[in-house]
Amino acid sequence: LIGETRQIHSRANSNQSTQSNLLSHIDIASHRISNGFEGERHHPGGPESILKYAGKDATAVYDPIHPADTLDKYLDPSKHLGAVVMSVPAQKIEESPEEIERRKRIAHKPLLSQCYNLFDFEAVAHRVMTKAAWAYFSSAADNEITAQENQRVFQRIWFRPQVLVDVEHVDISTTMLGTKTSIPIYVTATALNKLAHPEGEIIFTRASHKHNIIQMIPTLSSRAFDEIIDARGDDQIQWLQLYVNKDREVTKKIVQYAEERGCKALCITVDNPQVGRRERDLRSKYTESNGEATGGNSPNHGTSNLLDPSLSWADIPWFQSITSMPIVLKGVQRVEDVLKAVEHGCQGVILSNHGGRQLEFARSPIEVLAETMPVLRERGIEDKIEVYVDGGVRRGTDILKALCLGARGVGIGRPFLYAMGAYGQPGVDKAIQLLKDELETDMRLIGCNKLEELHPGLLSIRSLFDHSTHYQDGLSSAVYRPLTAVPQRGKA
Ligand code: PPY
Repeated sequence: LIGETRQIHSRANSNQSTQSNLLSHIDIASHRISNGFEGERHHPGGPESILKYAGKDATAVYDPIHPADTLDKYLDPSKHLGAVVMSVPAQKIEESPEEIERRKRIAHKPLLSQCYNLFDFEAVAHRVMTKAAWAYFSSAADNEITAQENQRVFQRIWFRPQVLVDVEHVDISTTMLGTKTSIPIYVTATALNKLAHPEGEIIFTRASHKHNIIQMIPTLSSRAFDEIIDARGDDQIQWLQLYVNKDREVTKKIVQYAEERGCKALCITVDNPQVGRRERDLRSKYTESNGEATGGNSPNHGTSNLLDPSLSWADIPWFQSITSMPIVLKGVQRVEDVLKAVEHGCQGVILSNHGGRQLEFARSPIEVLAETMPVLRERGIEDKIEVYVDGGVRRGTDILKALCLGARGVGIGRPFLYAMGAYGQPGVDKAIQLLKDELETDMRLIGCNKLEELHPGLLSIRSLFDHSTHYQDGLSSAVYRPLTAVPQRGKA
């Protein structure tokens, strides 16, 4: 069946689960790097997630989540058994009624010029993305309370602006880990960007370059790492987000190769010893045949090398021994761990709950930030480490609040994915521009010219730690879709 590698999966039609495909890619990759391809035995989705495509065209599920070089790079030539016959008629995914409806929605989507804020992109993305892509990107753990809290927390912080300050010339540029950025935001790592747009991660590379902001490259990119690096513009800064592979030789190769290719920071994800339960995503993949078998987003837990639940503080010196990139821990959720990061000589932490996709009822990064910075200041170590936040940022005022609390910068993930899914690169470009415009306006209105002038005294955070508020957020709840009912048997 397998011959010319591009043809292996070259014609497909299926609604296969995104994550098990994703995991297959990564795990196959890691095993090939370390000790050769070992077949479906190590497929994190179990052998069935490969075998269910035996003899079928898997293009439509394979392409959006795999870098183009995956098979050439990772599938042992001994497994290339022959050429695929391309004349076999296949049902094209475009022909499904769902796809026809989606194409109509795309044809009638609003113009980019009609988008005035990041929520607009989300509303359009929901209408034009495939069901699988929307489910994967938008879903979060359990009841999605933490995911909502990430946005909601900003409503519990109010401003105390100062007036009669000359704010004619506002400058929102700064440095992050020592390199310049035009605005203290970065494109954070999100997996499988090709699900949002065929060009995937490269769109973020180009848009980041255009705006002089940093891109964090995901371990689980859907474009080849080299493609993302090669798309980098002059003087552009890229950081690497790392999932620590159980096979540390694999991890070492990934890290050292990234450094060799010019990545300027190593952001180690520390909040994912196991994938959280993202039920909206699971539901979207439900079929009669897989219903019984589907236990969570982390199929084949234990045999996959992708995530290492044994990762611990004891590993940090090892990372420091294999790279001279600054080390940033991504997914820190309490001040005690920020202090440990300082003790371990890390250059940065990203306060994050993984967009609400991991531990449900993890607090918002903004709340953790407000808990953290006074402790760092009290101990006089606030300059020893850069503190970042990600999750829930949608507005210039959100960024401003984080900066006032002491964040060095903020990461933005889903909103840029939505902008990309809705309008491609021009969408991402406009989303970044909107945030720049908003932040500049907000700086003027709060009475500050430079980011160094921001401080907690410009905020009222009296109710920040109070989780019992019941604000109705019309704008974000308008784009939030309630879960659908459990499908009836036979109607899935
Ligand atoms: C996420 O979906 O939040 C990720 O970080 C990607 C991922 C997906 C499945 C396993 C590990 C990481």
